[in-house]
Amino acid sequence: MLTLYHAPQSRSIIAQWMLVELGEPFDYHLLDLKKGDNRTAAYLAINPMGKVPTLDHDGSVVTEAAAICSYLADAFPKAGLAIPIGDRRRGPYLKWLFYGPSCLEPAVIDRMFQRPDVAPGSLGYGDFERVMEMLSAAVGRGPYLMGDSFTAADVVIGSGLIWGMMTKAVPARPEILAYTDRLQERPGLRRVYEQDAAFVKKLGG
Ligand SMILES: N[C@@H](CCC(=O)N[C@@H](CS)C(=O)NCC(=O)O)C(=O)O
Repeated sequence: MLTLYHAPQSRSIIAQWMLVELGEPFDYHLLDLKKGDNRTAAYLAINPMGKVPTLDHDGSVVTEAAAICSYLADAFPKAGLAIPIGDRRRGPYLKWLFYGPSCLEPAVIDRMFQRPDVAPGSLGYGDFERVMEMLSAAVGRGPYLMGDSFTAADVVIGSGLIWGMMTKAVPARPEILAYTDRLQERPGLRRVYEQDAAFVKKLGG
């Protein structure tokens, strides 16, 4: 039994997209962040950060969007969304899963809030331009980060790039644009957008 504690138009879309691509049945537990559903004692008991997403898999709770993607890919190997242990591509695959929350997201957030690029040697992501260079080169090889295989790493990095482009923080470099367009053509992501639009309506816009 898989339950996603979810709020539309949030980072929870990363876990939602992963679940849809996985193809396993799952339930939503919808949270209205504006009403503080994420600050109730019951929710804080499973996610003390009071953040979405949270995944409950048969009583095992996983938080942090990239960890949820990694967990699901390994827990349901038949979906082919993980590079398995023992495969020499496992290293680069894990690198991308971690690169999302440790480099791409902080770089985009700093750019969005116009924080100056200071002390690149101390910032985990170095500097914004280098992150973009690295990602352009990686996604430019395409079609996906791991070549022909779409994996959880694409859910994590792709979500970060799509969101970064929406905010205009991420420049529309041709390689990044081609990659995010490719991802947005996937039926799974289209379904996620439709579902989220319905959730926004349900929660009253
Ligand atoms: N590091 C977390 C971040 C999750 C996060 O920041 N979620 C935001 C929505 S985008 C949230 O729950 N905000 C509600 C709040 O902090 O009150 C992850 O990657 O899952």
